[in-house]
Amino acid sequence: MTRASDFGLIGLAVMGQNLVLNVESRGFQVSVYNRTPAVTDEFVAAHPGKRLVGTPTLEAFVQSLARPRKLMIMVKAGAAVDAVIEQLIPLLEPDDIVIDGGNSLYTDTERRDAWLTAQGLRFIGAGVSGGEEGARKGPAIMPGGPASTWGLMRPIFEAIAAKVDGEPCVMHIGPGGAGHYVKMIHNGIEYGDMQLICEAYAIFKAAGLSTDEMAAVFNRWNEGELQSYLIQITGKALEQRDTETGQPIVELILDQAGQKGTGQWTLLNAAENAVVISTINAAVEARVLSSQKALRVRASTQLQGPSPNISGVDRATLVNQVHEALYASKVVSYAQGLDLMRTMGEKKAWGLDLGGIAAIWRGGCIIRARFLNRITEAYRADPGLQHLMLAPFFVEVLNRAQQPWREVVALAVRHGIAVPAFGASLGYFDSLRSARLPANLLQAQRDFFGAHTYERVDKPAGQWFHTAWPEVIG
Ligand code: NBP
Repeated sequence: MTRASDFGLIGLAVMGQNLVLNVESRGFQVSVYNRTPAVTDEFVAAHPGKRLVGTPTLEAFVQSLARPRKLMIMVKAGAAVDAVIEQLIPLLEPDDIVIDGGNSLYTDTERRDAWLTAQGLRFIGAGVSGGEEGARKGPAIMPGGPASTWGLMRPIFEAIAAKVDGEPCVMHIGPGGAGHYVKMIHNGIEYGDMQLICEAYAIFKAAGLSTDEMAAVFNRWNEGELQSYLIQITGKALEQRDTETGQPIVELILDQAGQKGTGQWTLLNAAENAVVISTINAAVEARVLSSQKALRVRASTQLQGPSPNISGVDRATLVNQVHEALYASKVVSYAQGLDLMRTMGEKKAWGLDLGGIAAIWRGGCIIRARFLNRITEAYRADPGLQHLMLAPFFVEVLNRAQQPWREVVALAVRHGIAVPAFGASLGYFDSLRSARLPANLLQAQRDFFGAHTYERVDKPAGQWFHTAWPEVIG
């Protein structure tokens, strides 16, 4: 009879298998269960000599765990999580800890938290980022739930998380759905980063750079202030040749992007909270438009524009300008995501530590990047920081970059190269730095058709006026 396991995991697909191997490699004994038992058998058989306990039923799985039980559900987000919880509840005992490690919608997590708490059980909704490799070698983990439960889970979470400068990329994010919420914003930011890189690629392509030349640029950028996992894999992806044709594989891949929903959830949440996340918005919409390939092909034969050919430009200058445009747009994108997190954190009284969150994103996860250190520093220097773009370091970056950033957007617009995320970021930058926007005219229009009234610049705030506008006929 083997001893009781320290940890259990349900759902042996790609994330679950790799997380189990990670937990086991830190010295823990892990019980595993999968709905389709053959998957469990194959997984355990494929890893002889490891402290793994394969269990054929949920009952056997639960019985194999040391109390209070610590078990993670890593199944497809949505109804499958509820189905597993329903089966688990009659088998568990008070104070057992159920962790949902999938990409669940934070409102589902809040509902499950209330549901399990009412049963005398403990629940943690933990965002796990880093894909397959992160799960195996060390992901960034964003757990939400009661602080007392976090205390019990901390040793395992800290052991399996990625480490940066010796610090584990995990922290208690906040109560209830806070962990999954922060993971959702992480994914929204990831969408923004990816689209911005794709727009840089589109400009380089229009300038006639080969994929190898582009790869060299991204590889070089990865040595500097843009150093990040996504820049790194972009360089590698551009270098990759198709084994069949010998051509760059990127040029053979269909230009139709997929998405699983976390980006759209971020947009909905931003709209609900009246927070502008225009860069992330542009990135999500770019994926949507990319997926409408047939419509685009048809439109390309009917809607006119200049040829996206900028091969006459000075390449070295262009590369430097695109670097600045990418960096500045990225700062805007993160600033928008952090603004949304700050707003929701205050509304829900989650007590989010934005600097700490940026710090745990430095390792393991898809958006890991050198510049996250600067975000952490900005919030450490000023915990009440209202907006990242007003932190002294980022003010300097944006002011340095704004002119080349404009050159890039103008060049793209003049030549019909679609740069929705660069453009949205620059538009946000210019709006934010405008002490006076044309919203005065907007207020006039509102008062004109709906008597909505307006305040005046020459009268105290809070005094509302209405004009007797002329009648418009027809
Ligand atoms: P999937 O999201 O593809 O889910 C497959 C797993 O869910 C299998 O183990 C399957 O069991 C199980 N499952 C399903 Br489907 N319905 C079930 C049900 N009603 N009852 C019990 N089990 C059920 O796996 P994944 O890609 O490893 O992702 C797991 C979670 O992690 C998801 O929430 C995902 O969004 C998140 N995530 C994924 C990544 C990534 O890179 N893949 C990164 C970060 C987070 P079966 O074998 O019996 O069909």
